[in-house]
Amino acid sequence: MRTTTSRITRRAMLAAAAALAAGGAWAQGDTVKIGVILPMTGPSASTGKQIDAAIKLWVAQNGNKAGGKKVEVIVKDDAGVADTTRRLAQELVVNEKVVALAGFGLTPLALATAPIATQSKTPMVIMAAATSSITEASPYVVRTSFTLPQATLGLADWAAKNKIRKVVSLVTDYGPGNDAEKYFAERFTLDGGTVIEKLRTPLRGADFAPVLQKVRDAQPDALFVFLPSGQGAAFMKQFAERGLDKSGIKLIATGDVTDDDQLADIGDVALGVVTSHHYSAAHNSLANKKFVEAFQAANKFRPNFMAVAGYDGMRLIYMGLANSKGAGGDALLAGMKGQVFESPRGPVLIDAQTREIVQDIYTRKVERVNGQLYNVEFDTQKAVKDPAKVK
Ligand code: VNL
Repeated sequence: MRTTTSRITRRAMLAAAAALAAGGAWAQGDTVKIGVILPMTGPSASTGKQIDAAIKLWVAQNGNKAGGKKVEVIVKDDAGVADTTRRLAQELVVNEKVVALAGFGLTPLALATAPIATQSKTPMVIMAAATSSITEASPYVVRTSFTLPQATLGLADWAAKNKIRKVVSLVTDYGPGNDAEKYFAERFTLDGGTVIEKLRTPLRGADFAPVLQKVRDAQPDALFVFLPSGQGAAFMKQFAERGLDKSGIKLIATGDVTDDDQLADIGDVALGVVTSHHYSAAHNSLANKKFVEAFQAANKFRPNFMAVAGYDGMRLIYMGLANSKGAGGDALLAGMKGQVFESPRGPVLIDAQTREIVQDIYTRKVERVNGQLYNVEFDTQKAVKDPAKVK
């Protein structure tokens, strides 16, 4: 009967959360709390590490006051388990009376929590998860990361323009992988190419041997890959071990695979790999140079796209609180919508209609710069909206 009990508890918690929102529990006192839930342990721990470091950098640089209130950040570890994320979110809303929820390392964790945001009218800032549908799961969801459709279309165009005719796609078998597979194939087909085989690997379990054998047998011009942040190094190692880097099959991917967090581990096999994404630590702007320098001075590692979304997510919450004069709920949500600012990634806008980030998407190639590997941007698509929401 454990399930029944936990269901009743969950319903009671949601009712308590709704009651709290109606009373504006966050409005009492001169402190507002931000509840951040991240995978600090488990297979996606690198995402938690990056976002946590970026949040700390934001607070160190901008202080702990916003909208006339003292800001307190509470970070909780969900180890990448959706039931844990949802429980932690309930506790943060009901017990800590947080003004905003933030983090969310993987799509299932964000989707499990969205009903709590809706019930309690708590803005929920997605700093990592990237399945397009997440912003539709609750009117209180706002995203500072990206969507896979957004990151994928430009790469399909690049492939078609660069004599690639036959592609095999390989994605992780869940939300963002489905989006990447679908949007790549649709666009590449419009461009005159063919996706001859669509392969998938499970989210848990990094044995790529079976799918890599299929890629070799299919002999495409290129292999298009999406894997979530943290799996790129294991994949690239096996790609090289099986000699695929010397097989004439070109590797193209979303930037999640040649992640700045793992590029040094991946090593020279990454050289020449073309990807598309919204952030590279090598992005050439003053704002990014300052961000990367400060981040590296505070940490022993390079910021990746997760760090930037965490940093921008904090900026968005601070801007929202300034606009709402420290209030939460609908006033804070309204204060976040339509914000325009310069991120280390480039200019961004939070679309007031979709609550989705609009941003430049870059085509990049892995090159050695001053002895280190970087995703060097060579082409830009300006102000890309999530294509899944463009009617
Ligand atoms: C997701 C998408 C996660 C892209 C990722 O890394 C990523 C997700 C942890 O939506 O689950 O790179």
